Amino acid sequence: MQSAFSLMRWIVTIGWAIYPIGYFFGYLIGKSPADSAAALNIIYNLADVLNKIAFGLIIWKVAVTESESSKH
Ligand SMILES: *C/C=C(C)/C=C/C=C(C)/C=C/C1=C(C)CCCC1(C)C
Repeated sequence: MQSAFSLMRWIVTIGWAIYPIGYFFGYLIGKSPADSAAALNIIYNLADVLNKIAFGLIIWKVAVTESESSKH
């Protein structure tokens, strides 16, 4: 359990760090404001997918671990 929670903390920390980093890079990558907005959209969508899948997986893992340990 402890490791699942520390893993979750890491996923949240790294997953969320993508947003400000992506924000910064979006402006570096884009040659025009429209380009930056497009780059930011892609980065945010990727970060969203990563965060949601990683979070869903870890919750699923905790649920499975919990139900397994309470079986016997
Ligand atoms: C599933 C969606 C999640 C976890 C969204 C998290 C969003 C953020 C942590 C957004 C952070 C931002 C900054 C830290 C600065 C630049 C603007 C934002 C809103 C992208």
